[in-house]
Amino acid sequence: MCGIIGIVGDKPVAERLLDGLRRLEYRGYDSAGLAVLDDGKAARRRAAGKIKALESAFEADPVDAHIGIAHTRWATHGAPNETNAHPHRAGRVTVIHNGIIENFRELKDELHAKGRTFVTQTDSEAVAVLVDQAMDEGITPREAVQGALSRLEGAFALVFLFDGEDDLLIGARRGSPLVVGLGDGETYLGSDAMAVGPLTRRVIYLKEGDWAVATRAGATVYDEDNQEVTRPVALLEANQAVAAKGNHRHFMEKEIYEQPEVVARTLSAYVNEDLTISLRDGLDFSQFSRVLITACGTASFAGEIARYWFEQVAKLPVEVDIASEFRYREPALDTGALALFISQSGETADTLAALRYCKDAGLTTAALVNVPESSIAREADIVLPTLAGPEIGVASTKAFTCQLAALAALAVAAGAQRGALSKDEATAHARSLMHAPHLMNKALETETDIQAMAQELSRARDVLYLGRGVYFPLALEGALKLKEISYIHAEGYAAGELKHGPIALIEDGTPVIVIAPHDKLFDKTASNMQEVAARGARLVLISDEKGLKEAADLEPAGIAAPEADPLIAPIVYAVPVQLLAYHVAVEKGTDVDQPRNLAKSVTVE
Ligand code: HGA
Repeated sequence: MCGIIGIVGDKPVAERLLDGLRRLEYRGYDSAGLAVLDDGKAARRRAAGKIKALESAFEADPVDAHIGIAHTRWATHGAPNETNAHPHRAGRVTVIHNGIIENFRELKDELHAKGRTFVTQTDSEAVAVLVDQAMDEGITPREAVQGALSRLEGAFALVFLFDGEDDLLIGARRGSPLVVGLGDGETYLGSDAMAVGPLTRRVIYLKEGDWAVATRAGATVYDEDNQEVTRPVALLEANQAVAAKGNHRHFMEKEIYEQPEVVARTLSAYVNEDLTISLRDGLDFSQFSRVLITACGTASFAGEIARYWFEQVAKLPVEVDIASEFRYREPALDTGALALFISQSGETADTLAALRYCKDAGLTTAALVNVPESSIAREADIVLPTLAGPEIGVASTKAFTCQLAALAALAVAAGAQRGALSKDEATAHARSLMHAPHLMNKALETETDIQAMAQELSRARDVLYLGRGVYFPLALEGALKLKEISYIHAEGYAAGELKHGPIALIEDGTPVIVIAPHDKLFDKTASNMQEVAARGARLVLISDEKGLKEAADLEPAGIAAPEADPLIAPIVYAVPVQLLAYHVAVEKGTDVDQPRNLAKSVTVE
């Protein structure tokens, strides 16, 4: 969601701030803005829409300095227009904010009573006014921020710039991440490592409740009790610093193609050379009566697929929950359960809240995350990595298949630990897991056929996705992917559920995408294909050669995925499912990497 970058340095910052915002575009946003100190006074340039609009505003009225802050906004409070775009300014204080200030109405009322006025509909403006009001009462910027932080409820990452202070930025975080970058005679603040990556490789990941005073000489960090603390300085990997599309048209396409490599990398974190599986932090599934998986969006579908694996391979009961429901449902929890949270960014607000709920209830918590320094990783008892690398396309692809690969490895390890699998069976499963990247490579070869059918599909108003077993959650993921990037209405259903309602949607030519390898459930799904074909559906069948041959009489548009062992087949089949959504979106000409209204990591609830 919102992106943040701030620079206090010894060289002009405006171009570098704009560059930083471009790197943060992937997070999703609907307006952007920057402020620099011009003759000791903050000068702002802001625009609704894409960064290009901000660039135009900036070019029409250029301004520069050695200190400044910039922001991409994904609106939560107030329309995404120029007035509501950050930075917000009150008196001498200029601020950018990621998150939601939950008590903003109360703060505004209080500040109104003191004669202060507001010009935006945002919650964030209250922070600027609160700090400026405190400074009016005769205290320093640092004291004013410290006091204001104790008044704020909700989630935030904040960066403040002050009129007349050309060697001072103050950053603070609670609930939303913020990093400090340490440069040579310069210091940076950013919402993630991507923001500061090309400027420096030395970063401090601020901890929950920390705030930091940044000057050209470096940063002083304070914890939530306002005690000065020393936080470790991490060295960014070179590939964390830059993200480029290479020869691909979109990051999404590049990330789909990276999957064989990153899935192999992720598997290597779990599967040893002798095909045994090692789990981190002493994770032992024989100690747990069940697994509670909690996640949002695509990650929750990875969890749904894993449910089949854990139950079938490890005979371990699993419940899967959507984090936003789980956290407020007051679920009755069994302390013998392992609570497993899945999140690409590790910052998903609802998933983090669900983790805290489980921790408070005394459960052991594990986090499957792509960002090891993230809040969810830091707060969980056990951290299980996916090694997908930075995912820039808003619609998740490689993070999803890496989650699946890791979850499959966990299920096999659980099967071995719980005695549900013999040593030989566990080894055979591990061997087929290691074969998944090769088959994913083969699955990429479906692209030409998929491209050929994309034009027709792009004209559809509604699309149904059907699957049974693990292919049911994969159908849900396929429908989500299509909705996200092509804006075509799509629904995923369990094929057996069709007759209980959704079959009423079928009209002449309605595309029905069936995901069904030739496995033990194929015949059942084939009957469902007959049912929709008889009602005029346009069938697209993603299957292997055998499945396509058997369904030939229905004349589906066929997508031939490679034959795969049932354990890994959903990982392999994810590839054509993603390619289909991708090519339909390209055909429609939508903004594939940054679809409207969507944000990459959902850091607000
Ligand atoms: N609440 C602020 C910031 C929104 C945000 O963090 N989005 O990710 C606003 O609406 O401007």
